[in-house]
Amino acid sequence: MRIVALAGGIGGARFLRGLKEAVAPGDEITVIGNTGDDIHLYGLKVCPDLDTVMYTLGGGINEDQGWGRTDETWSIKAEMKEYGVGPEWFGLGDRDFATHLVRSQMLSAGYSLSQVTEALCVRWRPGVRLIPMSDDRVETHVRITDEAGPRVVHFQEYWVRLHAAVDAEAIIPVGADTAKPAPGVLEAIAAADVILLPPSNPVVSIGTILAVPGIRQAVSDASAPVVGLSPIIGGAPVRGMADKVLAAVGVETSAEAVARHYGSELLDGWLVDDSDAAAVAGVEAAGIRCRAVPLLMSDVPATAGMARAALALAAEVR
Ligand code: GDP
Ligand code: FO1
Ligand code: CA
Repeated sequence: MRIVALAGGIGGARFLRGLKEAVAPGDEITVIGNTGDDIHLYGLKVCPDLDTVMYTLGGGINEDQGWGRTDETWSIKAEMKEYGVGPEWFGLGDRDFATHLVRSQMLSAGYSLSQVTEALCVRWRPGVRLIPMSDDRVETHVRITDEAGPRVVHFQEYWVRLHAAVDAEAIIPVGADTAKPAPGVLEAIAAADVILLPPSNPVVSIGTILAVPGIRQAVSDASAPVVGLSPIIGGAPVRGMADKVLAAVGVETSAEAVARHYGSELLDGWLVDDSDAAAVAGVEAAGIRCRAVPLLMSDVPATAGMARAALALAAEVR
């Protein structure tokens, strides 16, 4: 079976770890990763969501944080601080820096981001084929209004420095409108037997991937069933600040509203948490098959159970 998943960072990566446990030997998983969170710092290209997937599946992630490397040290950050060079609010550790150095060196030599990602995965062996959504630069920006007045900040500044404490007025995936899907993305979607939307952020992770021209259409047109898992449980994100970015696109923070936001043109099936069983009827009324199952990724076996439920729902709607 060929499984394609669109993935953000922590939510996507943790789901994929369960999915790997749930599939049969010989099944192939292709992951289309969000690159809208990417940031250029010190002349280096940092790809948080790709790295989170790569480190999580490859055993190098800092489990408590959910991002960055295990057993990290911070000498470079301390040295930068001595030079007075920021941003101080963004934590790049020494081990993580090596990834950004290799990536940036290869990009300067003329390799594409998808080629570089493949090369980095030779070390990490994530057990999936990881492809960035696009080789072209896409950068999510967020419009806010604070003491400084109306302005636009990089998504990382909104998320990490401002902790999404001010309202997001608009989410702008800069460059998405002219970006091309990376080689293999549309082909993988067209050839898939199942397409999964993990419980990733519907706006700044999956929404950004779908904003690359051609990808949303390819997913809608695919012969494979498309099944998603709600990142919202009991009217709140399980982790992070998805409510802030959902509000920016006019979507209520609920499992049903997120399903309706994706819509029946895209989704064939949707899983909500057991505690949101009351939402099932509303999702089905929108033309999307819906089931309530436990959706907390408390450990890998529980997450594998979620993946099995998603694959079972896909088989049902096929
Ligand atoms: P990010 O790029 O690191 O923000 O990660 P993703 O976009 O892939 O996933 C973020 C989403 O994962 C958040 O909106 C969370 O609500 C969701 N999430 C995190 N842990 C869980 C969980 O255990 N269960 C469910 N259903 N969603 C989760
Ligand atoms: N998240 C933080 O909350 N603080 C950080 O300093 C931080 C640094 C960082 C460095 C590399 C990387 O790959 C991820 C990093 N993250 C950090 C996570 C990241 O900002 C976000 O969680 C995602 O981009 C949201 O999807
Ligand atoms: Ca992300």
